[in-house]
Parts: sequence; structure tokens; C-alpha cells
Amino acid sequence: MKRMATNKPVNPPPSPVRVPDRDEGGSVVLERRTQQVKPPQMYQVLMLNDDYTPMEFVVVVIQEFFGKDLESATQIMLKIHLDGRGVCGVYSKDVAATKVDQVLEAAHKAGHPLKCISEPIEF
Ligand code: TYC
Repeated sequence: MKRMATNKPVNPPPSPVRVPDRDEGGSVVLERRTQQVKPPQMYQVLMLNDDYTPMEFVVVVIQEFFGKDLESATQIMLKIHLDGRGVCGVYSKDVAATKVDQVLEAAHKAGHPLKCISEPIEF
């Protein structure tokens, strides 16, 4: 991949740290820093309840776009139905945004008001 001269590398390798040593024989002791980069922020994709979208449609959408089997998809759908919202999956920012688009497009095409959002996970 080509980079502009002003771009920094995304994940620079950890730089070795010189540790002072008493060895006067010219040898150098190198130690790796433990962690210099943070893991990427992850996003959860949630579906919201409404009074009109059929339960069967929600179950199919969860299976199709979130790779769940029938039983897990049904449990997630029922949780959304009862609690108002529920997590369908956890992804990087771009993948989460794509999942939201796919769900909203499928719902729109089928004429259902199903809502789907993504939000950063808090620790
Ligand atoms: N509440 C809907 C119904 O009773 C079912 C439903 C579940 C709708 C989950 C949306 O995200 C949803 N038909």
C-alpha cells in the first residue's frame, strides 16, 4: 500500500529500550516494551423493538446477517421483543456499519420499520 509522506504507520513495531547495564564489555541489553498499541475500538450492532415487524422476519435477518442458528436468533429476537433492544453481534467499526446498512435495506425492501444501530462498546 502506498502512503503519503505525512502518514504515520498505523501500528509501529515496539521500539527496543536500552537498559543501562553494568557490563562494560560492550554488550547491549535490549528489552521489549510491553504494550504500545491499543486494541481497536469494537462496536456492537443492536436491533430495536417495534410493534409491526414480524418476529419471523427478525429471526431470519439475525440468521442471515449475523450468522446465528435458528435457536440463538430466536433467543435474540425474543430478548429484543421483551427488553426493547438486543445485541446481534460485535464487530470492527466498518463491519458493524455494513451490518446496519444490510439490515436496514432488507427491512426497507420488505416494508418493515425494523431499526438497527451500532455503538462503541464501553469497558
Ligand atoms: N415486537 C415485534 C412483534 O411483536 C417483534 C420484533 C422483535 C420486532 C424484534 C422488532 O427488533 C425487533 N411482532
